[in-house]
Amino acid sequence: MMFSNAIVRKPCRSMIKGLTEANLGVPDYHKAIGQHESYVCALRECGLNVKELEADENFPDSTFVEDTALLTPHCAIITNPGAPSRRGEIIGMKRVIQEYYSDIEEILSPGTVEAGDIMMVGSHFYIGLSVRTNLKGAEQVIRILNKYGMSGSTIKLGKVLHLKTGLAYLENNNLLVCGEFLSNPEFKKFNIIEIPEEESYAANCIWINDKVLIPKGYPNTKQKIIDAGYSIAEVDVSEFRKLDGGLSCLSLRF
Ligand code: CIR
Repeated sequence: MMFSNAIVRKPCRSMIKGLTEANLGVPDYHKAIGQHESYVCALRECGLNVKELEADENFPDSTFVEDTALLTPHCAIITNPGAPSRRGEIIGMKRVIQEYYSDIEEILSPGTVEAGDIMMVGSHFYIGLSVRTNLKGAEQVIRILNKYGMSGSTIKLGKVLHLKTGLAYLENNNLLVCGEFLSNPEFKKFNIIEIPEEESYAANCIWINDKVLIPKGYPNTKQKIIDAGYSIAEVDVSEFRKLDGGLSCLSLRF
């Protein structure tokens, strides 16, 4: 499959109040703006039409748009973020998604879902059960996927924030795997590319039309992805890392 579009949202000044457990200090807003611009350039170089939404100061974590929707080839699903401070992000996002999709579904309370917990592998979607995504939410996602001829299954998370904090599917059966997911039998059928613990942040990469975007500063992971036959682009996202956000979190790709 190929992606044609991406949606991103510029970081806001209030990002310094974003949710985090990273303990890496407060992000530098100006640096984050520069890094976000480079990220958008990288998406464009992969051939995507990128829609850049204006910053929204009301929601410190609103640059992490990935969590607000699951965009599939057959329908869009607006999530219901488990983090109370992020719930309101979906209102603006729904309006934007209506420009692209006619079939739009919604996750309803008490179900909660953040799409950083959802990994697409062809027409199957792995859904992480996390602090942010609960079973009721995951069941709603699976029901909707089934309605459109797709499928889903759940994976219990232990330590990581989102499923894709520790996993990235690079198509061609190749899966980047780190930490708690290495021993998970669900992923045995993939060609596992193991990410060492000291580079765990780099397990969150994104495949876009045969190119892989990787975070800057993780030489071991970079070499493994090159060895697997991909061309890569490195993007520095240090300021987003301080908010527990990775490359995938910064865009919706469809
Ligand atoms: C949060 O805790 O919600 C944000 N600071 C980071 C969200 C990262 N998103 C993702 O992994 N998909």
